[in-house]
Formats: sequence, structure tokens, C-alpha cells
Amino acid sequence: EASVLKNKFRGCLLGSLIGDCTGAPFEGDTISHGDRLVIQRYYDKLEDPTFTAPYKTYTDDTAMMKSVAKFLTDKPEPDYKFLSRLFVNEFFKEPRRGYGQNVIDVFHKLRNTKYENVFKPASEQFMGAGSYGNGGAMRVAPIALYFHDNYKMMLEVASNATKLTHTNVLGVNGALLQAVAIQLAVKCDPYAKIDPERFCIELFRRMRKIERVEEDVDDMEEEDDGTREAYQNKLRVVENLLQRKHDNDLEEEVIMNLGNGISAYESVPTAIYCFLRALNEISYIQTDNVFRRTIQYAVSLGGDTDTIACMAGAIAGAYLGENCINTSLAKQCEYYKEVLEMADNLYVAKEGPGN
Ligand code: F2R
Ligand code: MG
Ligand code: MG
Ligand code: MG
Repeated sequence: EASVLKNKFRGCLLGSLIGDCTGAPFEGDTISHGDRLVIQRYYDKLEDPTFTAPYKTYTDDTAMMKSVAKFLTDKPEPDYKFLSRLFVNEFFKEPRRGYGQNVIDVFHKLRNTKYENVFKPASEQFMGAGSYGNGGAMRVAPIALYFHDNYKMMLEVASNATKLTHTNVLGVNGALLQAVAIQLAVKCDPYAKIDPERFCIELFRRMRKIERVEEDVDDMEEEDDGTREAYQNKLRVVENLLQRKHDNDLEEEVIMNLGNGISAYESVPTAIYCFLRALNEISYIQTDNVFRRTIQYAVSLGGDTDTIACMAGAIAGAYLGENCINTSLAKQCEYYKEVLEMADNLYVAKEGPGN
């Protein structure tokens, strides 16, 4: 139904924003057991309608997502030169949003070469290896929404949009996994319960196909440096951890085996796990709201908190829709109203006016 889908577009982009804004103050932190209570109180306050404070500011995650949404709504066909200009202009307008150390070099090169070949600067990163940072995945949500009914196009556009900054196969496939997870969540009935293990197995099935493409290309080279089935292996770990939901203190294992780092490989599967784990109760998180539980759990893992909460929030929001997100919490975030407008514009660009 139209209104359900519109609500999911809003929920997804809002979920991404809230994860970024509320996770950002903890980025890089190691979270102790005692800190979990601090984080519980932090979200209690943010959900309290009488609580007033300066809004939580967004970071590079949302800054780049804005450009991706504009790229989809402002042009009828994907124009990657346009998208790269949007990224660069946004960066030079507000450079202090906590961008990755190396992606900044790409922005300078793009501008200095006058966007001559927009895929070249990224391909030269890390001595030609390309970035495997989570920057492609953190901004992919609008693409997953816009192409929710066109899987092939979703993968193609997500891949190209990522390659403007990240060309390492782990960076690209991480963004594809995040897009696939959002698209699956969009398809889920928000009033029906998701079976976490089945959701995970479906993701595994899709990543098997996606990671096979690389295998064909690399057929000549025999060496396997562990990147070939990287995300399939991570999803096996996710599934195993989900089966052990009654074990206490899985968190150390989650951080050790899935990761909480800045690379796509150590954060996208983690974000997916956060969403699936938070579908059920978590002993040290007091809330009945699945969306809040998802981002609070993501932040409680420490590390790249803004980005893992942003990605987990996008998936949870795509499943549940805007009306399952606490309004007081949303209103604490910078750019809250604009993100809802962005979601509506994306929805109209996709489904046509009058929907
Ligand atoms: N950068 C941060 N947070 C840490 C610093 C905060 C900042 N100083 C502040 O608060 O002001 N957060 C943001 O960056 C992440 C997304 O990064 P992105 O866009 O992927 O950038 P980049 O530079 O391409 O990659 C990030 C780092 O990953 C390592 N790396 C990537 N590819 C590598 C390769 N092939 N070989 C070796 N290392 C590689 C490098 O250390 C990169 O700098 C998000 O967390 C966002 O919130
Ligand atoms: Mg950030
Ligand atoms: Mg970045
Ligand atoms: Mg981050």
C-alpha cells in the first residue's frame, strides 16, 4: 500500500539520520559495562518530550547521504559526474563533519582534475588498492529505497555510486550488502515479525551471487586473500551469534568476530546483526521500541558508533516505518525536517506525484 511505502522511505532516512546524530558523540569510544547505563539514560532523555538541549549534529554519513538523495531526485538518469560534484561541493562547504582521512584526498583530486574522469581518483587510493572504508555503505540508503523494486539497477547504481570514493571490492560489496539489507527490510511487513535467522540466510544467498561475480573476474589469479567470500563468512558469524541470543555477554565476541571498525568489512555485517538482534529483547536495554533498541545496541558496541548506528537505523527504519520512531528522539537531531522532506521527494520521484 502507498502510505506504508511512503512511511518506510521516511523511516529509513530518518533512522539513518538518528543513528548518525546520536551515535556521533561516542565515535571511537570503548564502551564498558558501566557506560551502558550512561547510554541507556542518554536515550531515555532524548525520548523525553520535555528534555531540551542543543540538537545533535550530523556527520559525514548524513552529509554524503544528502548528495545521494539529490542525485536520484534531480535527474531522470544516474549521472555520476553530478553525484561526484555534489559530494565535493558538500565537503568544501562544510569540511568539518568528521570525514574519513583519505576520502578527502579524493575530493581534492576530483576538483583539481575538473571531474574529467570521476572514477579515477578513487581508484588511485591506497596505492591502487582502493578504499575499503564504510563510506559507501553509510550513504547507500536512498539508492536501496529508490530501486526497491529493481534489484539489478539497485546493485548497479549502488556499485557505481560507491566507486566514486571506494573501489576496493570490500568497500563496494559492503555497500551492496547494506543496500540489499535495506531493500529486504522494505519488503517486510511492518506488522509481522521478522525471523532473524531467515533474514540472515536470505542475505547470505544474495551475497553468494554478488561475491561470485568477483570470482569470475579474478579467475586467472589463484591466490585467495580471504576477501573472496568475506561477507558470506561474516554472515555465517551473524547467524551463529543470533542462534546464541540467550547467552550472556556476547558483546565481546560480537566486537571480536564481527568488528566495530571503520572498514565496511568490520561494520556492515555488525550493523545487520544489531538490527536482527534488537528484534528481540536485550537484557541491559530498557525499551519496548525496536528502533530505539537497534541504535542503542549499536552505540553500546563502541567503535564506529555513528556509522554502525546509522546503517542499523536505516534498516530498522525501512522495516518499521516513520511511525515507529519516537518523535521526540527524532526532533533532537539536526536536519530532522529536511530529511523527512528528502524522503518524500525521493518517494515522489520514484512513485510519481499523487502517491
Ligand atoms: N573518519 C571518521 N571517524 C574518525 C575520525 C573522526 C574525525 N577525526 C572527527 O571526528 O573529526 N568517520 C567517518 O569516516 C568513516 C567513513 O570513512 P570513509 O568515507 O570510508 O573514508 P576513507 O578515508 O576512504 O576510509 C576510512 C579509513 O579506512 C582505512 N582504509 C580504507 N581503505 C584502506 C586500505 N585499502 N588500506 C588501508 N587502510 C584503509 C583508512 O584508515 C581510512 O582513513 C565513517 O566512520 C565516518 O563516520
Ligand atoms: Mg561520521
Ligand atoms: Mg567519509
Ligand atoms: Mg563513523
